[in-house]
Amino acid sequence: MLIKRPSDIKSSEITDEAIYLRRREFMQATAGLALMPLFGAAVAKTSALAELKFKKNSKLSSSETLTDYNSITTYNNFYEFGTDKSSPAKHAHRLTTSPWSIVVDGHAKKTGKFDLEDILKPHSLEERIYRLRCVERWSMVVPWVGFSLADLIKRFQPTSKAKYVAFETLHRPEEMTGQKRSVLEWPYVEGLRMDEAMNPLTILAVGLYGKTMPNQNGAPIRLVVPWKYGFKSIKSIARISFVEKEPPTSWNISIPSEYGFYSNVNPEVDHPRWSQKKERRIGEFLRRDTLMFNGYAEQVAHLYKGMDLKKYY
Ligand SMILES: Nc1nc2c(c(=O)[nH]1)N[C@H]1C(S)=C(S)[C@@H](COP(=O)(O)O)O[C@H]1N2
Ligand SMILES: [Mo]
Repeated sequence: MLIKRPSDIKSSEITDEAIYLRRREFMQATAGLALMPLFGAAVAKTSALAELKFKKNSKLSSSETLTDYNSITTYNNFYEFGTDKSSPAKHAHRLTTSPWSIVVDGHAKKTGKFDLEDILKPHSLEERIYRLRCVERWSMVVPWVGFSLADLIKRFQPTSKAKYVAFETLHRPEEMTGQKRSVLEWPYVEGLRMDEAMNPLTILAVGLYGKTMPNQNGAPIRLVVPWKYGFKSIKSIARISFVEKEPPTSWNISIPSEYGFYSNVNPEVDHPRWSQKKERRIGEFLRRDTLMFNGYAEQVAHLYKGMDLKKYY
């Protein structure tokens, strides 16, 4: 008998919670039997997630097979909840994501502290299927639900001094228990050059697979920059600042020789400790070639014209 492995079940089959749950049961039932996907049958502790209203943006979406929901929500990097991939799914439920506010400051006409609801109100949500390529050489295909960062930036009317946008994650060690250890400097910080932030591909995501963002994936709101290594896509954003100078970024502060400000996916520029030429798509066995700018060269290569990408890694 041919047993359908979880990783063979197409994402298009996952149409609603009922099917997802049945599939989860199937995964648990076959856990010892079938060749499990790399990340096993771990099931995330997620509270009831709300259905989101959104339109599909097929023009900006990848047509590749989606990574299954279970892998996306149980194999995470979110050091605020621990350094191994399974920790965020176990501990991120502690984070209070409502109420949530974001401080917007720096070189802009409109600044202040805003409730997340007020931040979200004017934006209609879109589903965008993007590849995410982690610097550690695994990749996923995720159906994000979010909106264009450019649309948000315009509302705050940055001045001509705003050359970069800096982002900061919440700092709340009582809930983000990983922040009690100094594995990174807290809060996690990231940044983009203004033209990168304004690129139509860059989004703020509030959900995935049609529902509110699971905490371990960066609830209630996180950045997604699909042509850059995963660590640029900062989670659980509590501050957005319009700044004149290149802002500090967590991984660059931590290990500057390995992680630069730009961190564009680039198979030609090796990480000092490993090649970036190949990647493993979660759920697949054979490795794939990593694509320049994670496959988004057509949309973003112009941003780096004339720049030495070995120097600006
Ligand atoms: N605040 C914060 N944001 C973060 C991280 C983190 O540790 N803290 N990890 C990054 C890394 S290394 C990756 S690969 C992606 C993973 O996103 P995902 O768990 O939704 O797949 O989140 C990024 N955003
Ligand atoms: Mo990553």
